[in-house]
Amino acid sequence: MTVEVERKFMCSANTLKMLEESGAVLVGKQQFRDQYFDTPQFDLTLRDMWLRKREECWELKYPLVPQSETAAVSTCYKEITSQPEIQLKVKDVIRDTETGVTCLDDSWLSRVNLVCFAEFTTVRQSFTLEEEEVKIDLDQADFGYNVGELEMLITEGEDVHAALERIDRTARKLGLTADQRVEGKMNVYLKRNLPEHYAKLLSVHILRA
Ligand code: V4E
Repeated sequence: MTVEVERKFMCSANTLKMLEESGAVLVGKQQFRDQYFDTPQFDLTLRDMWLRKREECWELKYPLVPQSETAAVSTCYKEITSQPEIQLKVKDVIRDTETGVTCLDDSWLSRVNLVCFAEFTTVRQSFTLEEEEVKIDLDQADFGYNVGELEMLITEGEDVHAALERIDRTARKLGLTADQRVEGKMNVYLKRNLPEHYAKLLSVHILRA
């Protein structure tokens, strides 16, 4: 299983110049559409579980340790992409009478009452920095929000602290301030489009303002 260790940073008009001056090299540009799913009662996201379909690929993210227990600027989430594994994990929370589902198709979605609650498109520019294994992404979401991310993917059981240290080192190289905590795309999307659910997620400390 993969663990995503990530730190977001503010993206401004100077960010591209700052990356260039730090020696970061553009390695790719892509565009993708994300759809996030939950029950109408938000059973998943109220447990900090984020079920996403990006183009045709499914992914479920959930925290390695409850994020409400950490005050860190970085986050650690497990990521599962295998559809049968996602279905099993979702079953921990949402009752499903059928077993052995191998495909997260429309009939599964409607049986477990999952509906799309957020949908947006992102243009992502990815960079690397020499000698660092940290991926740097600059995201422009179509609802008018830009954010940067420093990200390392490790295998479950590998040293999370070493990954956090690498991310901090990269942040220092880029001149990012140590205590800067920045909202993700979903925070901003929910605040604008589903303010009641956003307020609920803040109140249970799943999201931070
Ligand atoms: C994990 C999570 C959410 C799902 C979206 O995750 P994120 O990594 O922000 O999206 P994206 O598009 O960068 O995915 P990638 O391409 O890296 O797979 S929505 C909210 N969370 C939790 C969360 C949190 N509690 N705090 C912060 C700063 N970010 C995310």
